[in-house]
Amino acid sequence: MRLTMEQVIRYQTEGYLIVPDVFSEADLQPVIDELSAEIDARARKAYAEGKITELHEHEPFEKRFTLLCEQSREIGRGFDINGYLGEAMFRFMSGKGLLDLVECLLGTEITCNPIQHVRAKHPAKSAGEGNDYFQNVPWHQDCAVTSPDSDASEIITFWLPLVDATAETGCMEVMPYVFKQGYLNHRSEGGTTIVPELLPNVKQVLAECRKGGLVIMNKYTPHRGISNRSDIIRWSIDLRYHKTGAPSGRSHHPSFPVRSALDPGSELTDVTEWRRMWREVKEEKGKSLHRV
Ligand SMILES: O=C(O)CCC(=O)C(=O)O
Ligand SMILES: [Fe+2]
Repeated sequence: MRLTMEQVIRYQTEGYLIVPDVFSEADLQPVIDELSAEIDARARKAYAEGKITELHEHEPFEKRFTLLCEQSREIGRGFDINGYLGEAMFRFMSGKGLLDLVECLLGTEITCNPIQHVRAKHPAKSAGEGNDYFQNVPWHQDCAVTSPDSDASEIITFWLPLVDATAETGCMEVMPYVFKQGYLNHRSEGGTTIVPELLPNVKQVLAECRKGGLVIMNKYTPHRGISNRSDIIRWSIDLRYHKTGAPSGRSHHPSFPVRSALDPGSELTDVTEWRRMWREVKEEKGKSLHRV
């Protein structure tokens, strides 16, 4: 699938675009199966250690993780793409379906940016105390979580839900057109967020997106995640891509080329190498990755 000229222009004008029906069930299932296996492994470990009493092994992907995290928040700790480094996720990030769309906006020389997450937004009623940053992400621009040396880099966010993301399950909300104002100052309060006095007074739009769809965002587009009022987990994946050679905004984390017409041999296809790069990353203790 390619973006139509109309879609490209809409993205360039409004700073975001929702594209329905990009991925089939078969495209997403390997990722879901891998996440389910990771959850199962964490559950069994916690069970063996006596930290939980119920495995909930017959509960579906949309519910099980919440029931486990309710018993032990530790089960959710470090649950992210670079936490479990799964092969299905790695293949998905360099999958043809996704990259064909990325190419429409960035051209043929594409690098996968290391700012990438899988998010389990638990039902608000279950999440209880200690809602973390992933739960209700406050108004921000993605640019705020990159280092300033990447200001000139076009880093585009590709966000996709693994369940229907609606007003009820807690989709994102975006501010159209505002990206043209560039970087708005952020502060660190309940997560990295735009200084409230600077929040543009514009009509906010719900970015509802069914499973299989994709939300594309400019790095200056203000957006937030709204509360999950449903009884299922709002699972999503957010990935970012930039032109190969441009600063990633996270120079200490592994970026890797996923598509190149000029030098196809440079594309990283070896999952072992990807894992090695992440494991080698030594975070400087206490060093913030965000601008504030
Ligand atoms: O998933 C959400 O609720 C927010 C995600 C987000 O801010 C992002 O993907 O950049
Ligand atoms: Fe974001």
